[in-house]
Amino acid sequence: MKLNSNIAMKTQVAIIGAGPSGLILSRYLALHNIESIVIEDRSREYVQSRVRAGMLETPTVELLDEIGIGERLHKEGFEHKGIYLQIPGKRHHIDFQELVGQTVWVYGQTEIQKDLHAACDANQQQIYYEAKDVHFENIDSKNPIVHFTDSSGNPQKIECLAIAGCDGFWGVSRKAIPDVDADSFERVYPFSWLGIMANVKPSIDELIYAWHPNGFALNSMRSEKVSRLYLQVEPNDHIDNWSDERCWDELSERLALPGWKLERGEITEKNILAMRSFVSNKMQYGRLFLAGDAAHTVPPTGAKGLNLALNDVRLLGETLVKLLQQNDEKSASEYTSKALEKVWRATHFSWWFTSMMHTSGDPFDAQLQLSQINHVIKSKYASANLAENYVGIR
Ligand code: RFL
Ligand code: PHB
Repeated sequence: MKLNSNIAMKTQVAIIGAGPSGLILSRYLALHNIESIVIEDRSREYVQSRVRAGMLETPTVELLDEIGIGERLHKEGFEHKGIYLQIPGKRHHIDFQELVGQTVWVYGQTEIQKDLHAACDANQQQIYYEAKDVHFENIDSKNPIVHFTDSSGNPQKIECLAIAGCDGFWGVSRKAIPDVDADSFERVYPFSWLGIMANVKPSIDELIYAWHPNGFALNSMRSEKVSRLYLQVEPNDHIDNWSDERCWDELSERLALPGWKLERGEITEKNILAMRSFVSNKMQYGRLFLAGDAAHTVPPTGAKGLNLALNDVRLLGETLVKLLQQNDEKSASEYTSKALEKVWRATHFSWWFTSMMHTSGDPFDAQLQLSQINHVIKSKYASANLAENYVGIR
Protein backbone atom coordinates (compact mmCIF):
# COMPACT_ATOMS: atom_id res chain seq x y z
CA MET A 1 0.00 0.00 0.00
CA LYS A 2 1.32 3.44 -0.87
CA LEU A 3 1.09 6.00 1.88
CA ASN A 4 0.39 9.44 0.53
CA SER A 5 2.31 11.51 3.01
CA ASN A 6 1.31 15.11 2.63
CA ILE A 7 2.78 16.00 6.00
CA ALA A 8 5.85 18.07 5.33
CA MET A 9 9.16 17.23 6.99
CA LYS A 10 11.09 20.20 8.31
CA THR A 11 14.83 20.76 8.40
CA GLN A 12 17.28 23.62 8.10
CA VAL A 13 19.13 22.47 4.97
CA ALA A 14 17.90 20.03 2.32
CA ILE A 15 20.93 18.51 0.58
CA ILE A 16 20.43 17.03 -2.89
CA GLY A 17 22.96 14.25 -3.64
CA ALA A 18 24.83 11.85 -1.32
CA GLY A 19 28.16 11.96 -3.18
CA PRO A 20 31.20 13.36 -1.37
CA SER A 21 29.96 16.98 -1.58
CA GLY A 22 26.52 16.22 -0.12
CA LEU A 23 27.65 13.93 2.70
CA ILE A 24 30.63 16.07 3.70
CA LEU A 25 28.38 19.13 3.82
CA SER A 26 25.90 17.25 6.02
CA ARG A 27 28.73 16.30 8.44
CA TYR A 28 30.12 19.86 8.46
CA LEU A 29 26.69 21.31 9.22
CA ALA A 30 25.95 18.72 11.93
CA LEU A 31 29.20 19.67 13.67
CA HIS A 32 27.97 23.28 13.64
CA ASN A 33 24.53 22.31 15.04
CA ILE A 34 22.69 22.69 11.75
CA GLU A 35 20.21 19.96 10.80
CA SER A 36 19.98 18.58 7.30
CA ILE A 37 18.21 15.89 5.28
CA VAL A 38 20.02 14.30 2.30
CA ILE A 39 18.12 13.13 -0.80
CA GLU A 40 19.90 10.78 -3.22
CA ASP A 41 18.73 9.42 -6.56
CA ARG A 42 20.72 6.12 -6.45
CA SER A 43 21.05 3.27 -3.93
CA ARG A 44 23.56 3.42 -1.09
CA GLU A 45 25.45 0.41 -2.54
CA TYR A 46 25.77 2.11 -5.95
CA VAL A 47 27.01 5.39 -4.47
CA GLN A 48 29.54 3.54 -2.29
CA SER A 49 31.05 1.45 -5.06
CA ARG A 50 31.33 4.11 -7.80
CA VAL A 51 35.03 4.26 -8.75
CA ARG A 52 36.32 7.79 -9.22
CA ALA A 53 38.96 10.07 -7.76
CA GLY A 54 42.16 9.08 -6.03
CA MET A 55 44.36 12.12 -5.47
CA LEU A 56 43.66 14.54 -2.61
CA GLU A 57 45.12 17.98 -1.93
CA THR A 58 46.22 18.82 1.61
CA PRO A 59 43.26 21.22 2.24
CA THR A 60 40.93 18.33 1.27
CA VAL A 61 42.66 16.06 3.79
CA GLU A 62 42.36 18.83 6.40
CA LEU A 63 38.61 19.10 5.81
CA LEU A 64 38.20 15.32 6.13
CA ASP A 65 40.16 15.47 9.41
CA GLU A 66 38.04 18.38 10.63
CA ILE A 67 34.76 16.51 10.09
CA GLY A 68 36.23 13.46 11.86
CA ILE A 69 36.68 10.99 9.01
CA GLY A 70 40.44 11.26 8.40
CA GLU A 71 41.63 8.37 10.58
CA ARG A 72 41.66 5.57 7.98
CA LEU A 73 43.03 7.93 5.34
CA HIS A 74 46.10 8.63 7.48
CA LYS A 75 46.58 4.88 8.15
CA GLU A 76 45.88 3.47 4.70
CA GLY A 77 46.42 6.39 2.31
CA PHE A 78 49.78 7.28 0.76
CA GLU A 79 51.39 10.69 1.03
CA HIS A 80 53.09 11.56 -2.28
CA LYS A 81 55.81 14.17 -2.52
CA GLY A 82 55.50 14.58 -6.30
CA ILE A 83 54.68 13.02 -9.66
CA TYR A 84 56.66 11.73 -12.64
CA LEU A 85 56.30 13.48 -15.98
CA GLN A 86 57.35 11.30 -18.91
CA ILE A 87 58.08 11.57 -22.62
CA PRO A 88 59.52 8.69 -24.65
CA GLY A 89 62.91 7.75 -23.15
CA LYS A 90 62.77 10.30 -20.32
CA ARG A 91 61.04 10.14 -16.91
CA HIS A 92 61.41 13.19 -14.68
CA HIS A 93 60.36 13.57 -11.05
CA ILE A 94 58.57 16.82 -10.18
CA ASP A 95 59.24 17.20 -6.46
CA PHE A 96 56.31 19.14 -4.94
CA GLN A 97 57.82 19.10 -1.47
CA GLU A 98 61.05 20.71 -2.68
CA LEU A 99 59.36 23.12 -5.12
CA VAL A 100 56.40 24.38 -3.09
CA GLY A 101 56.71 22.68 0.31
CA GLN A 102 53.50 20.67 0.03
CA THR A 103 52.39 17.10 -0.65
CA VAL A 104 49.26 15.28 -1.90
CA TRP A 105 47.51 12.10 -0.74
CA VAL A 106 46.41 8.99 -2.62
CA TYR A 107 43.17 7.63 -1.09
CA GLY A 108 40.23 6.41 -3.17
CA GLN A 109 36.95 8.30 -3.34
CA THR A 110 35.22 4.94 -2.69
CA GLU A 111 37.07 4.73 0.63
CA ILE A 112 36.05 8.31 1.52
CA GLN A 113 32.47 7.38 0.69
CA LYS A 114 32.68 4.34 3.04
CA ASP A 115 34.10 6.50 5.84
CA LEU A 116 31.32 9.05 5.27
CA HIS A 117 28.60 6.39 5.38
CA ALA A 118 30.00 5.07 8.67
CA ALA A 119 30.05 8.60 10.17
CA CYS A 120 26.53 9.35 8.90
CA ASP A 121 25.24 6.05 10.38
CA ALA A 122 26.89 6.78 13.73
CA ASN A 123 25.27 10.21 13.81
CA GLN A 124 21.88 9.03 12.50
CA GLN A 125 22.02 11.41 9.55
CA GLN A 126 18.70 11.27 7.71
CA ILE A 127 19.33 10.16 4.09
CA TYR A 128 16.71 9.16 1.52
CA TYR A 129 18.24 6.85 -1.10
CA GLU A 130 16.56 6.02 -4.44
CA ALA A 131 14.55 9.25 -4.29
CA LYS A 132 12.99 10.20 -7.62
CA ASP A 133 11.51 13.29 -9.25
CA VAL A 134 13.27 15.83 -7.01
CA HIS A 135 11.96 19.34 -7.68
CA PHE A 136 11.78 22.64 -5.86
CA GLU A 137 9.27 25.31 -4.93
CA ASN A 138 9.86 28.90 -3.74
CA ILE A 139 13.65 28.84 -4.09
CA ASP A 140 13.69 32.63 -4.28
CA SER A 141 12.04 32.86 -0.83
CA LYS A 142 13.46 32.26 2.66
CA ASN A 143 11.35 29.08 2.98
CA PRO A 144 12.02 26.90 -0.04
CA ILE A 145 10.41 23.47 -0.39
CA VAL A 146 11.84 20.25 -1.85
CA HIS A 147 9.48 17.65 -3.31
CA PHE A 148 10.47 14.08 -4.18
CA THR A 149 9.12 10.54 -4.37
CA ASP A 150 10.71 8.16 -1.87
CA SER A 151 11.91 4.59 -2.60
CA SER A 152 8.46 3.20 -1.69
CA GLY A 153 6.80 5.50 -4.21
CA ASN A 154 5.39 7.94 -1.63
CA PRO A 155 5.43 11.67 -2.41
CA GLN A 156 7.47 13.59 0.17
CA LYS A 157 7.91 17.26 0.93
CA ILE A 158 10.65 19.02 2.93
CA GLU A 159 10.26 22.59 4.17
CA CYS A 160 13.66 24.11 4.81
CA LEU A 161 15.65 27.33 5.04
CA ALA A 162 18.17 26.53 2.30
CA ILE A 163 18.81 23.92 -0.40
CA ALA A 164 22.32 22.66 -1.23
CA GLY A 165 22.47 21.29 -4.78
CA CYS A 166 25.25 18.66 -4.53
CA ASP A 167 23.80 16.40 -7.22
CA GLY A 168 26.67 16.29 -9.69
CA PHE A 169 26.90 17.37 -13.33
CA TRP A 170 23.71 15.56 -14.44
CA GLY A 171 21.58 16.58 -11.42
CA VAL A 172 18.47 18.76 -11.27
CA SER A 173 19.64 21.59 -9.00
CA ARG A 174 21.65 23.63 -11.52
CA LYS A 175 18.79 23.43 -14.02
CA ALA A 176 16.44 25.00 -11.44
CA ILE A 177 18.39 28.29 -11.63
CA PRO A 178 16.75 30.63 -14.15
CA ASP A 179 18.85 31.31 -17.28
CA VAL A 180 21.74 29.27 -15.92
CA ASP A 181 22.83 28.20 -19.41
CA ALA A 182 23.40 31.81 -20.45
CA ASP A 183 26.15 32.09 -17.84
CA SER A 184 27.75 28.65 -18.30
CA PHE A 185 30.94 27.71 -20.15
CA GLU A 186 31.83 24.34 -21.64
CA ARG A 187 34.57 22.57 -23.56
CA VAL A 188 34.18 18.96 -24.64
CA TYR A 189 37.58 17.40 -25.46
CA PRO A 190 38.10 15.29 -28.59
CA PHE A 191 39.33 12.27 -26.62
CA SER A 192 38.24 10.03 -23.73
CA TRP A 193 39.97 8.03 -20.98
CA LEU A 194 39.83 4.30 -20.67
CA GLY A 195 40.32 3.53 -16.96
CA ILE A 196 41.20 0.18 -15.42
CA MET A 197 41.45 -1.02 -11.83
CA ALA A 198 43.77 -4.01 -11.40
CA ASN A 199 44.80 -6.35 -8.61
CA VAL A 200 48.50 -5.69 -8.96
CA LYS A 201 51.13 -3.98 -6.82
CA PRO A 202 51.93 -0.47 -8.17
CA SER A 203 54.98 -0.65 -10.45
CA ILE A 204 56.36 2.64 -9.07
CA ASP A 205 56.20 4.78 -5.90
CA GLU A 206 54.38 7.83 -7.38
CA LEU A 207 52.07 8.61 -10.31
CA ILE A 208 53.42 8.68 -13.89
CA TYR A 209 51.82 11.11 -16.37
CA ALA A 210 53.14 10.04 -19.78
CA TRP A 211 53.03 11.75 -23.18
CA HIS A 212 53.35 9.21 -26.02
CA PRO A 213 52.73 9.41 -29.81
CA ASN A 214 49.96 6.79 -29.33
CA GLY A 215 48.31 9.02 -26.71
CA PHE A 216 48.45 9.90 -23.01
CA ALA A 217 48.80 7.28 -20.26
CA LEU A 218 48.56 7.60 -16.48
CA ASN A 219 49.82 5.09 -13.94
CA SER A 220 48.09 5.64 -10.59
CA MET A 221 47.31 3.43 -7.61
CA ARG A 222 44.92 2.80 -4.75
CA SER A 223 46.83 0.58 -2.30
CA GLU A 224 49.86 -1.68 -2.00
CA LYS A 225 47.93 -4.32 -3.96
CA VAL A 226 45.76 -2.28 -6.33
CA SER A 227 46.77 -0.16 -9.34
CA ARG A 228 44.63 2.32 -11.29
CA LEU A 229 45.69 3.10 -14.87
CA TYR A 230 44.31 5.20 -17.70
CA LEU A 231 44.78 5.43 -21.49
CA GLN A 232 43.75 8.21 -23.87
CA VAL A 233 41.33 6.69 -26.43
CA GLU A 234 39.12 8.00 -29.24
CA PRO A 235 35.91 9.65 -27.96
CA ASN A 236 33.71 7.15 -29.81
CA ASP A 237 35.78 4.07 -28.87
CA HIS A 238 33.96 1.14 -27.24
CA ILE A 239 35.09 -0.88 -24.24
CA ASP A 240 34.49 -4.14 -26.17
CA ASN A 241 37.43 -3.15 -28.41
CA TRP A 242 39.75 -3.36 -25.40
CA SER A 243 40.59 -6.88 -24.24
CA ASP A 244 42.60 -7.04 -21.00
CA GLU A 245 45.66 -8.02 -23.01
CA ARG A 246 45.28 -5.04 -25.35
CA CYS A 247 44.97 -2.68 -22.35
CA TRP A 248 48.19 -4.01 -20.77
CA ASP A 249 50.08 -4.03 -24.10
CA GLU A 250 49.13 -0.42 -24.81
CA LEU A 251 49.89 0.74 -21.25
CA SER A 252 53.26 -1.06 -21.39
CA GLU A 253 54.13 0.67 -24.67
CA ARG A 254 53.08 4.17 -23.61
CA LEU A 255 54.67 3.95 -20.13
CA ALA A 256 57.84 2.13 -21.29
CA LEU A 257 61.27 3.14 -20.03
CA PRO A 258 64.50 1.11 -20.48
CA GLY A 259 65.16 -0.93 -17.32
CA TRP A 260 61.60 -0.51 -15.96
CA LYS A 261 58.67 -2.90 -16.33
CA LEU A 262 54.95 -2.34 -15.87
CA GLU A 263 53.55 -5.15 -13.69
CA ARG A 264 50.34 -6.78 -14.97
CA GLY A 265 47.48 -8.30 -12.98
CA GLU A 266 43.81 -9.19 -12.99
CA ILE A 267 41.66 -6.31 -14.28
CA THR A 268 38.63 -5.90 -12.00
CA GLU A 269 37.02 -2.82 -13.59
CA LYS A 270 37.23 -1.23 -17.03
CA ASN A 271 35.34 1.76 -18.42
CA ILE A 272 35.55 4.71 -20.81
CA LEU A 273 34.80 8.25 -19.70
CA ALA A 274 34.27 11.45 -21.64
CA MET A 275 36.34 14.54 -20.85
CA ARG A 276 34.84 17.97 -20.42
CA SER A 277 35.39 21.29 -18.72
CA PHE A 278 32.22 23.00 -17.54
CA VAL A 279 31.64 26.01 -15.29
CA SER A 280 28.37 27.59 -14.24
CA ASN A 281 29.13 31.15 -13.21
CA LYS A 282 25.84 31.08 -11.27
CA MET A 283 26.25 29.02 -8.10
CA GLN A 284 23.40 30.57 -6.11
CA TYR A 285 19.84 31.68 -6.71
CA GLY A 286 17.79 32.79 -3.69
CA ARG A 287 18.15 30.00 -1.13
CA LEU A 288 19.47 27.42 -3.61
CA PHE A 289 23.27 26.97 -3.55
CA LEU A 290 25.30 24.68 -5.84
CA ALA A 291 28.46 22.83 -4.78
CA GLY A 292 30.86 20.45 -6.52
CA ASP A 293 30.22 18.79 -9.86
CA ALA A 294 26.70 20.27 -9.87
CA ALA A 295 28.34 23.61 -10.68
CA HIS A 296 31.56 22.62 -12.48
CA THR A 297 33.55 19.70 -13.87
CA VAL A 298 37.13 19.42 -15.07
CA PRO A 299 38.92 16.74 -17.09
CA PRO A 300 40.60 14.41 -14.55
CA THR A 301 44.18 15.07 -15.78
CA GLY A 302 44.94 17.56 -12.99
CA ALA A 303 43.09 15.50 -10.30
CA LYS A 304 41.12 18.58 -9.35
CA GLY A 305 37.40 17.59 -9.40
CA LEU A 306 36.93 16.26 -5.89
CA ASN A 307 39.30 18.83 -4.41
CA LEU A 308 37.39 21.65 -6.04
CA ALA A 309 34.09 20.16 -4.88
CA LEU A 310 35.33 20.10 -1.31
CA ASN A 311 36.60 23.67 -1.53
CA ASP A 312 33.00 24.66 -2.39
CA VAL A 313 31.70 22.54 0.48
CA ARG A 314 33.92 24.32 3.00
CA LEU A 315 32.86 27.74 1.67
CA LEU A 316 29.19 26.74 1.54
CA GLY A 317 29.35 25.23 5.03
CA GLU A 318 30.79 28.48 6.41
CA THR A 319 28.22 30.50 4.44
CA LEU A 320 25.25 28.47 5.70
CA VAL A 321 26.44 28.66 9.30
CA LYS A 322 26.61 32.47 9.00
CA LEU A 323 23.30 32.68 7.15
CA LEU A 324 21.30 30.42 9.44
CA GLN A 325 22.89 31.32 12.77
CA GLN A 326 23.68 35.02 12.29
CA ASN A 327 21.24 35.94 9.54
CA ASP A 328 24.25 37.04 7.46
CA GLU A 329 22.77 37.53 3.96
CA LYS A 330 25.90 39.35 2.71
CA SER A 331 28.06 36.29 3.19
CA ALA A 332 25.52 34.24 1.22
CA SER A 333 25.64 36.73 -1.64
CA GLU A 334 29.46 36.39 -1.75
CA TYR A 335 29.51 32.57 -1.95
CA THR A 336 29.61 32.38 -5.75
CA SER A 337 32.43 34.87 -6.28
CA LYS A 338 34.55 33.27 -3.53
CA ALA A 339 34.07 29.76 -4.94
CA LEU A 340 34.62 30.76 -8.57
CA GLU A 341 38.09 32.12 -7.91
CA LYS A 342 39.43 28.61 -7.25
CA VAL A 343 37.09 27.02 -9.81
CA TRP A 344 38.52 29.05 -12.70
CA ARG A 345 42.13 28.56 -11.53
CA ALA A 346 41.59 24.77 -11.43
CA THR A 347 39.70 24.88 -14.74
CA HIS A 348 42.65 26.61 -16.38
CA PHE A 349 45.21 24.24 -14.84
CA SER A 350 43.20 21.13 -15.83
CA TRP A 351 42.78 22.44 -19.39
CA TRP A 352 46.50 23.33 -19.60
CA PHE A 353 47.71 19.95 -18.26
CA THR A 354 45.21 18.08 -20.44
CA SER A 355 46.21 20.02 -23.57
CA MET A 356 49.91 19.43 -22.93
CA MET A 357 49.61 15.66 -22.42
CA HIS A 358 46.97 14.42 -24.93
CA THR A 359 47.93 13.88 -28.55
CA SER A 360 45.76 15.16 -31.39
CA GLY A 361 47.47 13.34 -34.27
CA ASP A 362 48.74 16.68 -35.62
CA PRO A 363 52.60 16.63 -35.83
CA PHE A 364 52.86 20.40 -35.21
CA ASP A 365 50.82 20.04 -31.99
CA ALA A 366 53.12 17.18 -30.93
CA GLN A 367 56.26 19.34 -31.33
CA LEU A 368 54.69 22.14 -29.28
CA GLN A 369 53.69 19.69 -26.55
CA LEU A 370 57.17 18.17 -26.38
CA SER A 371 58.72 21.63 -26.20
CA GLN A 372 56.35 22.57 -23.36
CA ILE A 373 56.94 19.33 -21.40
CA ASN A 374 60.72 19.71 -21.77
CA HIS A 375 60.42 23.27 -20.50
CA VAL A 376 58.45 22.09 -17.45
CA ILE A 377 61.11 19.45 -16.83
CA LYS A 378 64.09 21.81 -17.24
CA SER A 379 62.85 25.07 -15.73
CA LYS A 380 62.41 25.17 -11.98
CA TYR A 381 59.92 28.03 -12.46
CA ALA A 382 57.77 26.03 -14.88
CA SER A 383 58.02 22.95 -12.59
CA ALA A 384 57.01 25.09 -9.62
CA ASN A 385 54.02 26.41 -11.55
CA LEU A 386 52.83 22.85 -12.18
CA ALA A 387 53.54 21.86 -8.57
CA GLU A 388 51.77 24.91 -7.10
CA ASN A 389 48.62 24.22 -9.11
CA TYR A 390 48.70 20.44 -8.58
CA VAL A 391 48.94 20.62 -4.78
CA GLY A 392 46.18 23.24 -4.85
CA ILE A 393 46.47 27.00 -4.51
CA ARG A 394 45.11 28.04 -1.12
P1 RFL B 1 29.06 13.37 -7.52
O1 RFL B 1 30.15 12.47 -6.98
O2 RFL B 1 28.70 13.25 -8.94
O3 RFL B 1 27.79 13.10 -6.61
C1 RFL B 1 26.51 13.63 -6.95
C2 RFL B 1 25.45 12.74 -6.31
O4 RFL B 1 24.15 13.28 -6.65
C3 RFL B 1 23.30 12.22 -7.06
N1 RFL B 1 22.23 12.75 -7.92
C4 RFL B 1 21.00 13.04 -7.47
N2 RFL B 1 20.42 12.92 -6.26
C5 RFL B 1 19.13 13.28 -6.14
N3 RFL B 1 18.37 13.73 -7.19
C6 RFL B 1 18.90 13.87 -8.41
N4 RFL B 1 18.17 14.32 -9.42
C7 RFL B 1 20.27 13.52 -8.60
N5 RFL B 1 21.11 13.52 -9.66
C8 RFL B 1 22.29 13.06 -9.23
C9 RFL B 1 24.24 11.25 -7.77
O5 RFL B 1 23.70 9.93 -7.83
C10 RFL B 1 25.48 11.32 -6.89
O6 RFL B 1 25.45 10.39 -5.83
O7 RFL B 1 29.41 14.89 -7.25
P2 RFL B 1 30.19 15.56 -6.02
O8 RFL B 1 29.69 15.02 -4.73
O9 RFL B 1 30.18 17.02 -6.27
O10 RFL B 1 31.70 15.00 -6.14
C11 RFL B 1 32.50 15.30 -7.26
C12 RFL B 1 33.53 14.19 -7.49
O11 RFL B 1 32.86 12.94 -7.51
C13 RFL B 1 34.31 14.40 -8.80
O12 RFL B 1 34.64 15.74 -8.97
C14 RFL B 1 35.62 13.58 -8.84
O13 RFL B 1 35.36 12.20 -8.82
C15 RFL B 1 36.47 13.95 -10.06
N6 RFL B 1 37.68 13.11 -10.19
C16 RFL B 1 38.82 13.38 -9.47
N7 RFL B 1 38.84 14.41 -8.60
C17 RFL B 1 39.95 14.63 -7.84
O14 RFL B 1 39.94 15.61 -7.06
N8 RFL B 1 41.07 13.84 -7.89
C18 RFL B 1 41.13 12.78 -8.72
O15 RFL B 1 42.12 12.04 -8.72
C19 RFL B 1 40.00 12.54 -9.58
N9 RFL B 1 39.99 11.50 -10.42
C20 RFL B 1 37.69 12.03 -11.07
C21 RFL B 1 38.89 11.23 -11.15
C22 RFL B 1 36.59 11.72 -11.83
C23 RFL B 1 36.64 10.66 -12.69
N10 RFL B 1 35.49 10.39 -13.46
C24 RFL B 1 34.75 9.20 -13.35
C25 RFL B 1 34.88 11.50 -14.15
C26 RFL B 1 38.94 10.16 -11.99
C27 RFL B 1 37.83 9.87 -12.77
C28 RFL B 1 37.95 8.70 -13.67
C1 PHB C 1 43.23 8.33 -10.00
O1 PHB C 1 44.01 7.70 -9.24
O2 PHB C 1 42.09 7.91 -10.26
C2 PHB C 1 43.69 9.57 -10.61
C3 PHB C 1 44.86 10.16 -10.17
C4 PHB C 1 45.30 11.33 -10.78
C5 PHB C 1 44.57 11.89 -11.80
C6 PHB C 1 43.39 11.31 -12.22
C7 PHB C 1 42.94 10.14 -11.63
O3 PHB C 1 45.03 13.01 -12.40
